[in-house]
Amino acid sequence: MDVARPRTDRLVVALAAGAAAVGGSYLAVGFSRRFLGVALFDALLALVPDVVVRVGIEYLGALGQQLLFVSALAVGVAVVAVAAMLGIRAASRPDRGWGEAVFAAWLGPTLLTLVLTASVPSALGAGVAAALVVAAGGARLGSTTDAAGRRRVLRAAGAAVAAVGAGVVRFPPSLSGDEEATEPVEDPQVRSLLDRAADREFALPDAEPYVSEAFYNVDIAKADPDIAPESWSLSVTGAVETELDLTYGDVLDRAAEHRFVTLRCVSDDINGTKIDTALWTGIPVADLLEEAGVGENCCVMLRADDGYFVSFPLAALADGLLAYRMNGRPLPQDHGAPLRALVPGHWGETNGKWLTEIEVLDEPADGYWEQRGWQGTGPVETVAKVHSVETGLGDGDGVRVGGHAYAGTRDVDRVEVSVDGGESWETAELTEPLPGRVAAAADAVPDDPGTATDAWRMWRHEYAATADHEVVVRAVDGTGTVQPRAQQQSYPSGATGWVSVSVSP
Ligand SMILES: Nc1nc2c(c(=O)[nH]1)N[C@H]1C(S)=C(S)[C@@H](COP(=O)(O)O)O[C@H]1N2
Ligand SMILES: [Mo]
Repeated sequence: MDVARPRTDRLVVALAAGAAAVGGSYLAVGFSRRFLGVALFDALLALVPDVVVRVGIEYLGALGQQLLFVSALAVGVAVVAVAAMLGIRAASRPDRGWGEAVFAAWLGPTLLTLVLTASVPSALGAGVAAALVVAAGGARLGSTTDAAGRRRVLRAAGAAVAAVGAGVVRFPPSLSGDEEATEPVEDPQVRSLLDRAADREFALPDAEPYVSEAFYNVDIAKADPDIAPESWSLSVTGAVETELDLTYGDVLDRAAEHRFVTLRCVSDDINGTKIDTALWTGIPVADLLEEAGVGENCCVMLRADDGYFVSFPLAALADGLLAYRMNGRPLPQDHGAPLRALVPGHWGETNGKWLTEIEVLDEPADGYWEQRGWQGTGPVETVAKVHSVETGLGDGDGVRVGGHAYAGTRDVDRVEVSVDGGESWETAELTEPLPGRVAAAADAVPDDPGTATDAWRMWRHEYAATADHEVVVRAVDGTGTVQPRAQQQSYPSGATGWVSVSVSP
């Protein structure tokens, strides 16, 4: 007799197979681009209109990305469930065997995952996990009794939980995102430069130190490229006399230098925190461009392993650095390992990570973000931020405000503070600039390495106050230009205006 199993049972087993496939793919490849969830995220991202990407990723920050990722996981579970359902239905026919059902439950998810991720391990992980769930859920579903059916559904769900659990155990997801390096810095030059930075820093609670502890991230992709340096190369192409192709070894063999450089994202709010500074080690782009033989070309396009591309005037790259170390450690994966570009004084988006190609162009072109409406390939706007406010100091009426100021290669001449809402202005204390660039070959850091040419400063201002008041700050750059007063949101070309905060002593 062919007693139809309740539809809900089949649905639960199919959904369990879907969840197991997502878990099995994760178990096989971890959080990478080959993971089914990430591949579907990328596919969904390609379908989402550009305007939504603009707001969702760079403007709304991580939240939009998380929402899309959860949707991608749900889609993954659903599409595999459909494939598994076909197997379960096949198994319910009296002329079909258990083996055929399990095979069908394996084949569908495997092929699906293979097409979506182009990864055999990922596809095998997904397929095997889905097939196991269907096997645990039992074939010949038509011949089940209620109690036995429930047990099978439970077994199927258990198998799915096991697949997901095994993945999580093998690759524990990091909820904080940033894994901070803890090993001590070995390089004596780097040590000395970082020590000098620490000596010059103002201790300001709630503000980043002079050299950032937690460097911000902006990424178009959900999973960062995971590039083995041996399999990576950088090409210099386009309007050049000789095209170049450098292996990682070639890069390491070239003369390197250490430089303090600040990055700021064009989407950074006027008093936001998408601005940070590190000590980078790498090779000057100028040497490479000279070797390739560039002429009076207008522009350059940087291309990266994650599909990112950005184009800007070639002149902006002339004094650039191709960095492979950050604060004395290998460049972290999330900051572009094995190699990233640092473009002096220009918005963060020009600083291509996971760099694979430098193409010299004869015509201007749009980059990834410019295709989505941003205009963030030019020089940074000048900004002074208020990230630290202390009250009740000294005799109780002491107030200290402070933060960072940045004006790209124009440098900061001074920061002016008003503690009466903009009526009157005083000049704040400013840190000594960070040290200038140092050749990595030298044994030690020279006594006077000059000053950094593209780095922020710290400022602070102390005064007495007992009543509520408004603190306003503005930076003046090295050309004498005052930070623009007109308020402008970050989209499309960077926030402007003066930062103003209310202080209640
Ligand atoms: N390949 C690649 N490079 C990239 C990006 C990216 O998504 N992919 N984001 C850009 C943007 S918008 C910024 S602000 C900086 C951020 O660098 P960080 O993540 O190291 O802070 O990298 C830029 N370079
Ligand atoms: Mo950015």
